[in-house]
Amino acid sequence: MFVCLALLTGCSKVSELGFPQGVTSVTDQSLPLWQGAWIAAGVVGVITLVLILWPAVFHRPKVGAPEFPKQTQYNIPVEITYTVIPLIIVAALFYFTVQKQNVITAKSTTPIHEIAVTGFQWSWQFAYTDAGKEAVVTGTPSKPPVLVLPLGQRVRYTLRANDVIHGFWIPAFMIQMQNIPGVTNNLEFTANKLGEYPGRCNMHCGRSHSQMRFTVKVVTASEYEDYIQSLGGSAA
Ligand SMILES: [Cu+2]
Repeated sequence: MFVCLALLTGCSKVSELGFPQGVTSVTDQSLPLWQGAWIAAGVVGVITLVLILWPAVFHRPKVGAPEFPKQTQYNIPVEITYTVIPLIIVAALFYFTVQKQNVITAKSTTPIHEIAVTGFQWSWQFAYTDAGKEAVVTGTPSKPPVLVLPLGQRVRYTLRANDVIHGFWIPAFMIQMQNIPGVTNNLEFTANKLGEYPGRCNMHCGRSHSQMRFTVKVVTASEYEDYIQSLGGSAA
């Protein structure tokens, strides 16, 4: 029984291909896309490997054969085939990506919380805008800020930048969106697993770009309320 469980856990880890399941509403969409892309890459890789090895093994020059085998050039059917096949692969990847992207970037009419995320050289400011003016956390390069999120509750993020373009990126959540000066970007998702996750800026934004780190901390709804109150705001 234990061996079976261990094997199953191992298998689910392998099938996740580096990203655990059920972390956010974004990973629910992105993970199947990630897995599908790896399966497609595996199939293409195996076919390519066979096409490389087949002539190397079965079409070696025979003893006494001329130095060069017959050279084939301008074979129109072959050229059309190897142009059309990659186009089909790219079109399929594009189709599934757009499909998932539309779901991920869809906005609900009633997000539960709103957090304004401002990127600046070189840290982040998180303003819990639905909790009052006081509830603002500003980081510094030497003291990266913490973004506290309520478990299982949908949050709308408003992304802005004060100076140059930054990238709000939480690798474990499989999500990133840019903070662009003069542009307001919106993003919504629900964090579904308690824990701490590293966040980073993924746009090279200047000398101390590498210092633009933050931590995402997913807590229970009551812990979230306590946190907002500790900042001087009131949880919605
Ligand atoms: Cu940055």
